[in-house]
Amino acid sequence: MSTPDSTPSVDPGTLRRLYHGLVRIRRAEESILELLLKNRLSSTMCHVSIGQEAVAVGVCDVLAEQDYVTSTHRGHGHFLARGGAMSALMAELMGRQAGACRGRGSSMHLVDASVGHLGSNAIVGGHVPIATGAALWAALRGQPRVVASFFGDGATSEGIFHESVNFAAVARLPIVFVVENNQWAMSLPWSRATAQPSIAAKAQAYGLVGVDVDGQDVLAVRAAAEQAVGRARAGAGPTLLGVQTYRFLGHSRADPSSYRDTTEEQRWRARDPVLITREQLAATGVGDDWFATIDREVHAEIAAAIEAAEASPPASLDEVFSDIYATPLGGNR
Ligand SMILES: Cc1ncc(C[n+]2csc(CCOP(=O)(O)OP(=O)(O)O)c2C)c(N)n1
Ligand SMILES: [Mg+2]
Repeated sequence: MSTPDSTPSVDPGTLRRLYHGLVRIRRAEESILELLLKNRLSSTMCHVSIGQEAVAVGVCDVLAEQDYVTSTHRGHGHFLARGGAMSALMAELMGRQAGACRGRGSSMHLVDASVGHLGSNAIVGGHVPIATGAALWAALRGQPRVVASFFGDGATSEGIFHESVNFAAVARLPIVFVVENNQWAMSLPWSRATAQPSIAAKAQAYGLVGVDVDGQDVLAVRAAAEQAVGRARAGAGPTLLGVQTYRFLGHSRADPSSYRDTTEEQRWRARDPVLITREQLAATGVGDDWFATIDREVHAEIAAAIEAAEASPPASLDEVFSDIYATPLGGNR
């Protein structure tokens, strides 16, 4: 078990890339919330990861092209960080055929196998065994693929989490279990969900490497993920990565988080991953002009994605059963 205690340094290009990734997710989700309020999404089910962006960005930055990720109901950030297109995300949420799942999946069902994104899942913990199976498949075929499975603190209370982690440890699978610990599972605080708050300590019981890391510092997340992915790729087995973060908003749009203490919220908001990374960049001499350029580029990318989504036809009833059964039903039955 280990807990990194100092922020690692990276080259300036990497830090700029990470900042860009964080801003892309933050602004995309702010736009998604606006679209939701204007009733322009196909579903009202929508969970944003505002405050948690450094987890997706830090982990995905160290994955290789052939690697896989699985994701959760709070998965827009994982989708973008893994290389899913902004246009495919927006069109999916707006229920259009240009969407990642041709408009049939919406916010909680984002998939793009072409970029190694095996899918997000509305069942808490539901994709953890899917990720474990993908890692087993890669290992059996001797392929140098690593799987990163993102899931929340709530998923660690599900039986399938224990089965998956235990099996991965026994079989020394090339997988990184990323516990995106945003301190709350709906209204249940982490302190009432477990008597052992350290994910790294839990890992000891399964006999795999465990690391607790500051999820608001993208460099710390990236460094921990780099080591974990390196171990997995070298055949040294899985890692349980406990990433401490916080959702700045409610569980979903309908949740005002009245169960949370505002001083707790303020304490975490003071550790905004976007601002922390901006300060790290400013300390290296990056000026306001560069930040303004990034803002403009991201704004233009999102605006173009929404416009393209609107130009795309709505999801088709004819496709309700396609991509579901190995042997197609042959029509809309
Ligand atoms: C198996 C299952 N149980 C309950 C739910 C209802 N549910 C949706 S999200 C959620 C909380 C999940 O918390 P966590 O795993 O910490 O993820 P977070 O929402 O905090 O990102 C619950 C209980 C569900 N979708 N699936
Ligand atoms: Mg949670």
